Amino acid sequence: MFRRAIVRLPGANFAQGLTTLQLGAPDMKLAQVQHEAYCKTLEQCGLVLTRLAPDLRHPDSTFVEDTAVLASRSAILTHPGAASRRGEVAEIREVIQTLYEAVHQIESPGTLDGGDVCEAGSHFFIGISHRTNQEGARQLAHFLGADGYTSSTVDIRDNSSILHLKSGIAYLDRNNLVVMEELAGREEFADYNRIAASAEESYACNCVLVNDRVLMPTGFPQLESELVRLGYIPLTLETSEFRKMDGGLSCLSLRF
Ligand code: CIR
Repeated sequence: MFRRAIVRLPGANFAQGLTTLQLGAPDMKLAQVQHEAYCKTLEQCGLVLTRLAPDLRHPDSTFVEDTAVLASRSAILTHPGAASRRGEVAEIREVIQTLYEAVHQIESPGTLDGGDVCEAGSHFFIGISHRTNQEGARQLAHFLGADGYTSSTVDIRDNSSILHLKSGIAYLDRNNLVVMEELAGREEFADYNRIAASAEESYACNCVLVNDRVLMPTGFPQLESELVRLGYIPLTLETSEFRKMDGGLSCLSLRF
């Protein structure tokens, strides 16, 4: 069960953040509306939110998930792969230190983005991407191991359509793993019940189980009905403005 989440409101310069997509500039007003709806939905799922003020020095800072990995007994602050995002970590440290006694830090030359870290019960998949390197994954595996978790890496550097591992997979529960078609045949996931999303529904792989609901983006009917068939209750949310900046639902919060 998640009880709490940390979110950061998008700032007025959100459109100046990083993106690999050519979907046009995000509409700030709409981004704020979508963010508020996201926060309300987390609250409906029973979470108490810590809402951080916009951080105008870091246009990507609404994607808080990339700055920390929250395990049961410890928190690991990341060292983001993109230089423009590294300053976000000092900001989140202040909040995390009030919540966790054991706080670790990924150090250079290791790089790690939280979006590359997928918790699947007592196991963590760590994506090796253009943001997260082997050394960052090694340091994270060490901290997670001390906390009683196993972990393994998944190299996604050749999967050009995804920024992070969790852009392409989401672990739900009961061994169910939502996975984009391109990654569905990977041996790393062979032991899971794979719920493969078709190529046109790939973006919806970034969904999140929050207590008894699955938050997913609107507009992906095949995956939505498959989740219903499996007994889940999907809640759909508009994410168009975050998608323009390479973001999805999971990146907008740190849940614990
Ligand atoms: C970035 O490129 O870092 C941001 N514009 C998007 C980060 C999305 N985060 C995530 O998928 N965990």
